[in-house]
Amino acid sequence: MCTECRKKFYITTPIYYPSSNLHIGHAYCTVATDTMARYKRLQGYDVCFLTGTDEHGQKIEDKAKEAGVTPQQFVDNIVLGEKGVLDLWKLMNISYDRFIRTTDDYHVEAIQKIFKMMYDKGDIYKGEYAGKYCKPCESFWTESQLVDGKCPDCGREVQDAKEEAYFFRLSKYADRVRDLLENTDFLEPKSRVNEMVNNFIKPGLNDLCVSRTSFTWGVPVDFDPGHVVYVWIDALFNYMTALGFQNQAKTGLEEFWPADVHFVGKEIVRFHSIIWPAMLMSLELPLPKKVYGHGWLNFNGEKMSKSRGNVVDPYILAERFGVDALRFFLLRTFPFGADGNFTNELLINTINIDLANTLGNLVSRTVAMNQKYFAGQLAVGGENGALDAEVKALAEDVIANYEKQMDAYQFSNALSEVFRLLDRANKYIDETTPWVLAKSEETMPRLLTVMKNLCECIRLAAILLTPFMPTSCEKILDLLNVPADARSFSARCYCADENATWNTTVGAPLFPRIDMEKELKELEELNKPKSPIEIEPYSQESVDFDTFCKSDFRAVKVLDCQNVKKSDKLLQFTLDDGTGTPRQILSGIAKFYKPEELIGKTLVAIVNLPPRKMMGRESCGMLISAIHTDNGEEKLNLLMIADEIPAGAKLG
Ligand code: ME8
Repeated sequence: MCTECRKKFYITTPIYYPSSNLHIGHAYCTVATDTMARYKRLQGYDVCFLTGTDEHGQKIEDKAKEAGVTPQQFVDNIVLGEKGVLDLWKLMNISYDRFIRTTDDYHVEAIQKIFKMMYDKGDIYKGEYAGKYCKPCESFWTESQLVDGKCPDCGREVQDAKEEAYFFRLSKYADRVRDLLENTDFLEPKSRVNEMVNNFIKPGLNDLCVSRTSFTWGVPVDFDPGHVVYVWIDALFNYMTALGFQNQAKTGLEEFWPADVHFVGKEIVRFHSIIWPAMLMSLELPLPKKVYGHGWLNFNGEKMSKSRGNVVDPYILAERFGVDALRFFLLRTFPFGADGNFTNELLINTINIDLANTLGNLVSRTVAMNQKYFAGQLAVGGENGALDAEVKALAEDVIANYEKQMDAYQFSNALSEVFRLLDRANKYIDETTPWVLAKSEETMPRLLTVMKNLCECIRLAAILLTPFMPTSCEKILDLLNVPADARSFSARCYCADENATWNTTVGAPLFPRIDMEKELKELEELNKPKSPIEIEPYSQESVDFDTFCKSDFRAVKVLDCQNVKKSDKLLQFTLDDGTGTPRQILSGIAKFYKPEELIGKTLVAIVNLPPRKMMGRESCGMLISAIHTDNGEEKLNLLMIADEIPAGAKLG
């Protein structure tokens, strides 16, 4: 079907603040969104999956200052740098279609136009703001909204703040927003509706302060210099600017807006279900069809977050358990709308029980038996038995329920359905006892059908699990040599009849069992606070000044540097020491540097030591380096000085 005729599905994650290391809690929402996007693609939808980064605001400005870089350099590094946002999404196999950065020019220009449109409409007006400001959340609060005098979102201290500011007439839209929340399915799960109405709408919606003058890192209000647009206005409209709203750089607004669903964490439901629809109402734009507020991944009962120092590193987990196992765990274990407590035991248990025992074993037993009894080739023929119809009926029921649950964003329930099928298939092996059927020629046709039914159950389960574990499911379907057209979602009907044929291959175990005790110990070791940096003990012996002054320290430039043959320690340096005659120094630092990375560097050498022979070569002096021990590991840094210091310059 051509793309234009296909049904559209637009799904988004929140855009992430690039101010902190991303952790498994961030990956949670993105993995859920990715799984839904993949599911919809399998169903034949033309999907647009948007994610991105929310890069403006005082917090970023402050952090950049602390780091001694510009805000743009700061965000670039976190978004594009090593183990940055893009790296993490690559690691987690996130199949986003678009990635927006709120510092992108097209977005900035669009936000300026949007702000002006609401101003021209009279929904944004100028006033003065006096209130309480929570810096980490970038939120203003009234006294009555504070909880125990602290920010109601994050529980941190707030500060007094007063400034001339623009306001959005949120109060004007209170009734319409309340109606939207109470009388439609706009916000889910339903429990979040009560929270919003009781905590925010019933006490009375105040107009919202939507500009700041106390910092500059934001979208400037172009008709009033000094003001920058409130970061949440800038952020929320990303969902539309990424499709070309108020800009020429992007397209897709007509096809994809209104969004089918915004997945967001529960603490930002307020912004998405009250402020966002109110602004869209102001601009008379269609509202997104749904906001789904998921729960938090907690660690020891507290929200995992950088500031609380309890983050779990997705890189470590993915490396040890595999990305698919991690993706699966996140959605299998915690119901999407509720909070979940992350523990390593839970992760390992889920992998062992569901993936190694149930799924992995079913696949390996089935392909091994196919190999043993039929050399991997299941030909036309067979003989139906009493249990087959029951297995088939269950498979069909599972498929229907799975879709119902996926369409309601109930990932863990959808997975329970798939595991109902896998458990049934494992039980079917125990009931049909293929090893007994294999003993007699007469029961071989029955064995053929049993094996076909097992292959079919695995094929169906692998299709249904593909959105969750794309790489592993492809491997499973490869082991069964399932042709491309039988891997698609439209091929999800049960078909293990007489005419079916299979050709299966034995492969390495997909999900090896994890030794819980050993693994927990190793993880604990990895997470142990690092032992402090050790420095060499200070010398108790003093040196008299004149003796010290005899040491001749000079700046030297590395002309050449090579490994010394048969030595894994020594590097041989040819140095320009300013005399015109190259100086040779040998240094036992090969473990710490590659020769090529030192060529051209300006180093410090003591040059009046008597020459020494090392591995038969003469060394005329010593290079100065700094040595310490970090977490039991010896570290060495050659002293490097500014390149404008000429070769031979005396140091003293
Ligand atoms: O809120 N468990 O960005 P953010 C589950 N820029 N979800 C978690 C989590 C955890 N432990 N920690 C964070 C912002 N999240 C804004 C969004 S959208 C227009 C602007 C989720 O980086 C959190 O709930 O602080 C939120 O949905 C998302 O990560 C981004 O959080």
